[in-house]
Amino acid sequence: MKKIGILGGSFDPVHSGHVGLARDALAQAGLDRVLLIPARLQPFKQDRMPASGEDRMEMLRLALAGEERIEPCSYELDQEGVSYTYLTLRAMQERFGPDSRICFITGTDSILKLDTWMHAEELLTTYSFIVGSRPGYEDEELDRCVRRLKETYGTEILVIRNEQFDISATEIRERLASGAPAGDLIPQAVEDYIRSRGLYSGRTINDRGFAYIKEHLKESRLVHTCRVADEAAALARRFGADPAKAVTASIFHDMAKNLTREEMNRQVRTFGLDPKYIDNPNLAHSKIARCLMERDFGIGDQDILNAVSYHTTGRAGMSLLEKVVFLADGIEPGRIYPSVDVIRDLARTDLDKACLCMLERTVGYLKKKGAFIDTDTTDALAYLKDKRDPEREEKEHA
Ligand code: DGI
Ligand code: FE
Ligand code: FE
Repeated sequence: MKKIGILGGSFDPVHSGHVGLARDALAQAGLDRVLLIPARLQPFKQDRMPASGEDRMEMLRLALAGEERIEPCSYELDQEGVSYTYLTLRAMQERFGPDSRICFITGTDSILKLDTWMHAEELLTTYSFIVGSRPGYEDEELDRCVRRLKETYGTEILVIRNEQFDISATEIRERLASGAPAGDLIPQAVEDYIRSRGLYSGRTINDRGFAYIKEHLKESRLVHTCRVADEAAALARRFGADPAKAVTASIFHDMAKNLTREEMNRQVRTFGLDPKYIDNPNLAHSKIARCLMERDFGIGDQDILNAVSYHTTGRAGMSLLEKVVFLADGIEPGRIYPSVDVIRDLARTDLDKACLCMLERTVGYLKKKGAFIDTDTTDALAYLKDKRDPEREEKEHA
């Protein structure tokens, strides 16, 4: 019977820990081959753009060039959509045939959580497991887990000693971004490839957002955006929100503002947004911005995304960050309208009151114009009004 080791991961980038674990598994578990299978990553779940599948495969090829019986496999990248381990292992069993034993190689953290994976029971009853564990790390917990899985499912689990598996890819990316050499954390050929391709070059999400709006916005809109960012950072510090998130949300908030009406309508359809945003650029630009941030910038932080998505209307239950961006947009120093100074005054001490005042003004203005008022706008107004009453009572009774 052939024994095939499967090591999955994002490999973004592959590092010495992965290679070391593959080698250790090959030797200590008597495997015939080990396949490293990079996952298709979901950029919207990350706060940065992952390297492309091709780049991650190429890095694996370079890292494994000198290895015998250890090779990359693009199976998951070749599938449509995101893969699940149980489907990948089924496919590998199929590929290598019933005479092969599929051994899933994993770290301590993953095996401890394996119960929660899709089709965990199938995984645990069908395949063998090889756990690379760093001595001293969660030893007892791992022991207990292995015994329990063996008793419950009859799973064959081999624990092997491996020092390096938990090298942090984040740390590697940060080192590379700062220009520092990665040392022996990644193979030299991989490091050379990363540099030649400009991967992990450390352009922050703000830099990338800024480059985008510089290209896509009129100058006056760009200036407005920068003022919103400054104002939002100040409000965030004042009211205890995260200034860095406030700045990121501000940079992106009007990124779709200068699209033509036709382009906006097309984007509303492309992203499957509510048809009420058709022919309503004032409302559509915020919703489109959120979608672009997720799809094209890999921004997954829901608070940042919501701050952008609701910067025009607000909404019931809006978060601290959402209020900060909403208010900053309305009171940045370039804004001129009758009640703006009243709102700026309120913004010095009372975030909710300032937001409420701004909403009241907007609704009044929209009503006068006879414009369509989004339910999010009226809900936000009602929410902030309601919220004020008990607060006032509390203060009066104090
Ligand atoms: O993008 P900005 O110009 O910086 O400002 P914004 O996104 O806050 O607002 C854009 C416009 O949208 C502004 O004139 C007010 C308007 N607006 C706010 N709430 C609603 C709305 N327009 C409609 N039709 N319905 C709303 O509920
Ligand atoms: Fe806007
Ligand atoms: Fe704006």
